[in-house]
Amino acid sequence: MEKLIITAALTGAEVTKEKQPYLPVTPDEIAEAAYECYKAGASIVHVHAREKDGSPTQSYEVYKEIKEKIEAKCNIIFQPSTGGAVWHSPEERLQPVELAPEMATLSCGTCNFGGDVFMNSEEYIEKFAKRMKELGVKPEVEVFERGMINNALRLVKKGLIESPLHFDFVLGVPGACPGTPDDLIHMIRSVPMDSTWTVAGIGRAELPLATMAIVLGGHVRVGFEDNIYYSKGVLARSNAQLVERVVRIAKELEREVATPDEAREILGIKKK
Ligand code: KMH
Ligand code: ZN
Repeated sequence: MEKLIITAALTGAEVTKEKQPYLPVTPDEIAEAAYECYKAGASIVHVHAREKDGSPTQSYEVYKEIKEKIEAKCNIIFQPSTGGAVWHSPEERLQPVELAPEMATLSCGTCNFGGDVFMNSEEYIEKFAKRMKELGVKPEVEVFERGMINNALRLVKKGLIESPLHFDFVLGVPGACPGTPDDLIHMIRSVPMDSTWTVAGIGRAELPLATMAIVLGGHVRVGFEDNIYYSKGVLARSNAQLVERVVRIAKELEREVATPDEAREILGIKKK
């Protein structure tokens, strides 16, 4: 089985310091959290930027600062969000792609998102994919509902993204696909055989789905964007604490953990 790629989703757009006091929000805090996760065994860091007041931003400058600060500490793969927050415009959301990072997320459909709607029209999915292709950015296809897999496959047919695809099944978002074992199995069976996939279980779905992914040959995403707790009612002390647990489980299950360079090789990313 190929080595396990662990992604640390550090901040997200929705979590606040009030809910999770250890949430990294400034560029320095985000870079330090990325470094701690790298030392713990993460090979990708999924980043959402924040303004000084803590509100989510897709600002090119803030992402640039974060990227440079992370790169000064370690060679973890920098993966900015193009999802942003539900109220960001598509133009705002696309800004971090202009940094030509090694990877970026590409959400492939619209879904309910808590009490909101996460809008991804075909027109804008294609615009995002086209720009990523022009800049040599590997898309991580974000799948919140089963139909989004087919939207991604249509992009392949149109030549806007290239196989083998890398999917992130985001399961357990209120309003979108639940995070049960059956849901994960259905997603895995729905992607082309040559795909790679990771799973981001939301809230209490994080740990069981991560464990399934380790066993089934997938990859794992954990972090405060998806889950702020270590156990029921107990807040995690850091993103790295969540990464460390995945590393321990993988070790028990005899699945080796990938370094960032090994993750690049698995995902077909040329180091920039
Ligand atoms: N914050 C969500 C609305 C991504 O990062 O690409 C979208 C999101 C997906 O988090
Ligand atoms: Zn995100």
